[in-house]
Amino acid sequence: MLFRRVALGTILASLACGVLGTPLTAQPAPRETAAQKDARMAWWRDAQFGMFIHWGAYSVPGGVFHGERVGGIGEWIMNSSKVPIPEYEQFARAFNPTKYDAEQWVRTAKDAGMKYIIITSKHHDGFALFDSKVSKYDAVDAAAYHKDALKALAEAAHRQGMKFGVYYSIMDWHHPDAQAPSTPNYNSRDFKNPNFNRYVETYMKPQLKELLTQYPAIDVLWFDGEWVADWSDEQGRQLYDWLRAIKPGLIINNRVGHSRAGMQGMSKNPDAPGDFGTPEQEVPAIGLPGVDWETCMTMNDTWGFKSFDDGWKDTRTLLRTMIDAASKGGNFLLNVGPTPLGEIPAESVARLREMGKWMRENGESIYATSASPVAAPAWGRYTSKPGKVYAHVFDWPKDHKLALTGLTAKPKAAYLLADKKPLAVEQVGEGFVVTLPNVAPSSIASVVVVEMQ
Ligand code: FHN
Repeated sequence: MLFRRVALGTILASLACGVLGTPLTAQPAPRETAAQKDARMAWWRDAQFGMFIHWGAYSVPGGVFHGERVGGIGEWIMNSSKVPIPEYEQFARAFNPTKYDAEQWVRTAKDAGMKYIIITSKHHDGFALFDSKVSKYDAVDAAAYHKDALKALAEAAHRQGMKFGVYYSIMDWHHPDAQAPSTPNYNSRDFKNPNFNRYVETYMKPQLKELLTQYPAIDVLWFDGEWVADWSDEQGRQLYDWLRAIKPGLIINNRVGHSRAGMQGMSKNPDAPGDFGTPEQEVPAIGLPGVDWETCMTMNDTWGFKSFDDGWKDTRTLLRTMIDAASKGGNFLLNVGPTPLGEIPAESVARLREMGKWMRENGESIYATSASPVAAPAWGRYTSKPGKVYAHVFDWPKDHKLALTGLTAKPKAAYLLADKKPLAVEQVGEGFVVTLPNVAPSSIASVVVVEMQ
């Protein structure tokens, strides 16, 4: 149990926090006007498409424990195999990504058309990818790597003009004050750790402050693991205000609170803290006007690297899911699970490259668009901008006649985004029909731009 020694700083901070359990309450963040919130969220809303990165000590076993393949998502191997902490710490010690090229990762995301990156600074296993002064359980002090893996990526993202954020797990299976008494059944929704507040005040908040003050490029905080019984919406609200007081322009997801309605991802409680909802592995059935949300999704069946997981989704599925999310006013955060050596799996790179090709030709129909003004047509999806509707045609009509289902206003003009050639639009009954060329520009989604009066 090498790394569980609590740093001296931590004891001092706990004394500073006065009676254990009474958190240092932050001054509530100044209530911002709707216009101020719009300004703060603008880049995020326009970005639409980001890269999620799950990487850490769990990447080392890659889903295999004692020679056995372990089911379930790779980053949960500590819980799935009930790995005793001293044994799991060996994975942290072995973390040494000699092939890690942060600039290359950012280029891969950029070439895919992604506008922001969110990486796991600390997942449920408690291992930090950054150099934390309140913990020895990180990539600098605990791992053979002995370098700050997060700093390299933050700086590369900054250099390449890519927005950057970090994932941080409130649940911590390694810290004695956060662990569930049911350890090694690490994941508990029922039990409470009597010292959880000390973990919050002397470990979690100091780490979050480190991230926001030592890594200037952090624009988003993506919380997770908020379902532990020790956490509440009230604590989430206080943490939200405390973080925004440190970094007013910060964007924070709704998992800072405690009332997320499962994988559907929205908060049950209307005044729950957080700036955007987080559906996971799914896209809401319909748009949610006025609500910011972001679907996160894996490319295969795991977030963290698994050496044998070949459940890869094809590029068509990934692109159409992104378009579906955009058509309902949501962002799409697509995950990669790098190897322990620090390489993004080839299957992920190939799909990202193909997505990038489509985004270079059709990005206008995604970035800075809003939800479709009408229900999804049978043949595809709509996204919109002032004066324009983008028809994303998944199924090219055999008769080359595209009925602009739901659009009642007479279009001014229509053309394919791929070649800008004008297309004939005629009124048929109440609706309008565009005559398409014989061949679809894309087998995944061909975009027809409809200019409205
Ligand atoms: O338990 C985590 C899981 O490991 C992964 O990080 C996903 C990503 O959104 N979130 C949790 C499951 O809801």
